Amino acid sequence: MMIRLLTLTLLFLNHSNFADTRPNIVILYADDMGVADVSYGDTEAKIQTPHLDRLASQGMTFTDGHSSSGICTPSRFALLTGQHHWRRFHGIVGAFGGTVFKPDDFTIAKMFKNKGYRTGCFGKWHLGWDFDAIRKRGAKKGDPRAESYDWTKRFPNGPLDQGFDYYFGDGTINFPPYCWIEGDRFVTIPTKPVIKSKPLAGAGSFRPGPMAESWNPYDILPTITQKTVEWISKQKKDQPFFAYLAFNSPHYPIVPNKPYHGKSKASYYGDFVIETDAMVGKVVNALKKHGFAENTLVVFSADNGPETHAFERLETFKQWSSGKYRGVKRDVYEGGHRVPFIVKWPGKIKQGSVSEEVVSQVDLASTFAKIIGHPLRKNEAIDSYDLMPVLKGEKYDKPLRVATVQNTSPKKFALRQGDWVYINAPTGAAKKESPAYLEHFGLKAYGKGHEGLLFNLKEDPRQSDNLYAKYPERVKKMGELLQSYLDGRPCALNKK
Ligand SMILES: [Ca+2]
Repeated sequence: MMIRLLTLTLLFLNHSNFADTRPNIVILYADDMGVADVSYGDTEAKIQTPHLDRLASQGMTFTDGHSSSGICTPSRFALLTGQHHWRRFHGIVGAFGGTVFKPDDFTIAKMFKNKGYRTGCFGKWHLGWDFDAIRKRGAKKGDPRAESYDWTKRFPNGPLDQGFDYYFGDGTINFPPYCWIEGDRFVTIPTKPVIKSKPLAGAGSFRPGPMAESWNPYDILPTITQKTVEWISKQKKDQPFFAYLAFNSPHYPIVPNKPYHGKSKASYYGDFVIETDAMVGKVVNALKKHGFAENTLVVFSADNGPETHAFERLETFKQWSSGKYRGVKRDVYEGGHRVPFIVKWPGKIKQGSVSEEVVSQVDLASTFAKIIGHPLRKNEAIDSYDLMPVLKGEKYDKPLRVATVQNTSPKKFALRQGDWVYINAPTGAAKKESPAYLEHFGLKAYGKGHEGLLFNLKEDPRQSDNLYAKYPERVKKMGELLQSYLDGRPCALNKK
């Protein structure tokens, strides 16, 4: 009897006999893409993105969705940890830079893995690696010469150490080494120094460092997509998976492949967005082909707003990547961090729904934890709100988030609360705003003489009218709330 019971129990525990109903999760993450670069069915849009439009029509579009930062590394860290980057750091990982993670950091990949998911990471990592482990004796730290490293060695402290079973990618497109990495090994060996790359379709350059013999930046986007598609094809119904595909596009260098040239009405940048959209289509089709579409939650977003070449595109092509908003990459103005944000989950999220709720990519951690039944500990994903009530169209206390903090450089923060955004600096711009752009939208550059900025986004989405002097009480209150977060108070306190 005991033996039979034991056998039955073992049979029950053996996952392979049962389809796992937990959803697969796929995050598709663009690099430097404006909130208005998705066409959402607008046939007049200069950049047509039919695959993203379809994703949006099958799921929920957030019109007020944000990355944690206006630049790459910090936003990625926040997305993966459910914790704002500014609690830890502000800048990006440089060429030959180490990991931004501490060994015990919570990441969503670790969470998925602990819950029995297969976890795959593809494309741009940009969260650091342990270059010291492969650096030869006597070579200086950060040495950009190929011969200073042993490329046959294990390359530790990358995606595999943050909860991913598998990685395939190029690290960071414009940073060395320029080669393919699979897991924690180099699959193409960077033997030569980067000199001048082939002329690129759009602008963009590469930082000095080792490059593989046959390296071609045009290959990166199609290759990382193909590897994701292959990995999905190998997944099984009895074990759910989490795939994180971080595109190198439409970040510099702008390298759309020939079939996409001229497909947009907004330069090679627009063409690169269209190629990115086509890659989204390939992944979505792979999910469908292998029978995963119905049980997969897909997120599309970007790590920050458009690069400063958006100013030129506005003048030449009358296409403004930040849409109704002011600002570009690096800014705490809206355009720096308000990004495309689409979530599709068949049967759970109403098709074609639109939410104006302010949400952040840090919220994905808490949301996923809820979906897969991981009780978050007090120190895990401390800035993350569970988006499930919003996604499922249930009632919830509005606004969902008490407030949302935006930041790129160390001392400049924006605090969003309801319709209001407070900026604790004389300007929300990180670089000089183009005079033609200011004129185009009738904006004036803020800066010296302004103690801080306050805007009502509902009345003034373009952030053109500084109300700081008019509402001192509001400024004071918002400033105090911001300070409490900066002093260590979790943004998601009591909201788990
Ligand atoms: Ca970026």
